[in-house]
Amino acid sequence: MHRTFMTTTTRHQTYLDGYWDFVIDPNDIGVDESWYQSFPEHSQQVWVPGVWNTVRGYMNYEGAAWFRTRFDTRTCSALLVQFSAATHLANVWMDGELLGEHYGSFLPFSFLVPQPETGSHELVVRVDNTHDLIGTIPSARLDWFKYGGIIRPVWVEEICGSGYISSYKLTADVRGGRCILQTTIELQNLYDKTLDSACAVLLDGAEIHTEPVHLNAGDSLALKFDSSLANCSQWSPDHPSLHQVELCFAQDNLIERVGFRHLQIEDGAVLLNGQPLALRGVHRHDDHPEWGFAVPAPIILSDLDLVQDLGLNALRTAHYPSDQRLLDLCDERGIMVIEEIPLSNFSAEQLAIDIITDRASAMLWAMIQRDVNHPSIWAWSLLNECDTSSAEGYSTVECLAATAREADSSRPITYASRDALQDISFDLVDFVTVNAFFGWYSFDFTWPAFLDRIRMRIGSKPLLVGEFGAEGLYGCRTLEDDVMWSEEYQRKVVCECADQLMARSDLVGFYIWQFCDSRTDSGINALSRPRCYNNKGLLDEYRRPKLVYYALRDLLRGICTQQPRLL
Ligand code: ADA
Repeated sequence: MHRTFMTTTTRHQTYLDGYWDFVIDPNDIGVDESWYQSFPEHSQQVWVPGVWNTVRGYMNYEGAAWFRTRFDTRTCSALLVQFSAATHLANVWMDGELLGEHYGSFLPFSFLVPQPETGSHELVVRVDNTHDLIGTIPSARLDWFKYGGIIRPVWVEEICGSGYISSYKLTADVRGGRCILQTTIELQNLYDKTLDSACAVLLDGAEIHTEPVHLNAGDSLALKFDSSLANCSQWSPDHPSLHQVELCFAQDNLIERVGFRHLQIEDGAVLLNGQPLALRGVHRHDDHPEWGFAVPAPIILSDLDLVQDLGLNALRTAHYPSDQRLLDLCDERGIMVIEEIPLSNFSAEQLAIDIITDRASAMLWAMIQRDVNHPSIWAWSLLNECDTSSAEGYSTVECLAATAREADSSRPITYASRDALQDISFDLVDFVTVNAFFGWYSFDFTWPAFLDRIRMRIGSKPLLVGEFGAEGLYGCRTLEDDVMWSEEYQRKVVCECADQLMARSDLVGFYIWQFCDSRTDSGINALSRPRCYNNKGLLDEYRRPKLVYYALRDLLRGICTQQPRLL
């Protein structure tokens, strides 16, 4: 399953999780040699969803690789071949015919095959995870690992009627005490004759909207309407009440969940249902030593158990759109999420390249289309730690802010700044997010003074601390707490910073860097990243808690640990 709930009762879904044939293509000859028609015999098997960089022989492989599987279909009017994500360029063939191409590591894509033959089919996918410094997002300069593979579920859906729902967007809001559901839905006639049917929307099983639809042969239609609802429970972190929405058209249906809540900015605060947010959050990479980006559903679940055990109430999906099942679970648990696209650490020169802005804008649009329905997402982040002190950075933020606002006007937007005292782009976003690593990259604990200086620059704009933390190597224990890389030192830094930040009343909250240790490249960062890991996790990569875990948990829960004051 690609979500935590059933997404249709009319389409027959076949998930293609399993062993696929796999072969790397370091010289990129596969297309010329038509591997999509005759797959190489010297292939081996790998598990999909997965990454090849956890398979012996391919730990550091970057380039093209090919995957093949087979599946059966029954008689149907159309087939949708659905991918949740592949890193980062994918070319897809079915039965030797090209279905299409998709660029972008962490977002879904699909292909419609009208009236497929009944019986067995072959699916071949070429995935290329080559990163560079001029055109790819993410770029080659990264503090996370460039895993390659088909990283999230793949499935096929048989559509059996004469029309289908090709896309939808649901915005659930609360206005004037009433819950408002705004539906945008696109309908498609699959046949070469006129289609007369109805489009209906059901909320928790009760019809809230219906209208007749007339489509000429092969035509499509977009509808947009608001439904105003009385007596609906609202969504909040304490009461994460979700409602099921069923969209129906011409024997096709799709199921989604929404939560009604209202976000607004007032007097320097971000208000959710009229209450100021006080976020205590953490970043989490989709990463595991055995699975890379393809973290399996049970581990996603237990990660969130740990986040909540810590007493945290918020998550930042560093630095890319996360697995949708994680977002579903956050909706269910009331964990407040900030989501961003993988435009991280780009210099002014890189931001000036047209393809970067075009690709970033397309990714932002696609991320919002995918995730706009999640009540747990309270803000969109346009980028992370790019050079937003430059004119090029300013133009990029301007362009991305326009894209985000057009895609969704119901949530505030921000970006994470690494250089808040020089940044020139804050006026373009709704609230300011600053990252700083006092106690790690600089050795003075000056959060209060630093925040005061930022406050002078941004006036009453809401302010969020986007990142802070320190490295602690799991098992590296010392007698004193001033030895860098030790668990004791990490505990001291993280707890002292959290303490200072919790004492501020003018913050939307903070996100600690990071939930667990995550793999990094053996290239650029290797010398500052022992084991080729970013070791700032509160837990190590196998989710074993470090000393900081327990101390932070006590701090967040207001438990006095009898420890001497650390600083
Ligand atoms: C930055 C960046 C993170 C991570 C962190 C660190 O803030 O956004 O991805 O690299 O620094 O550990 O230095």
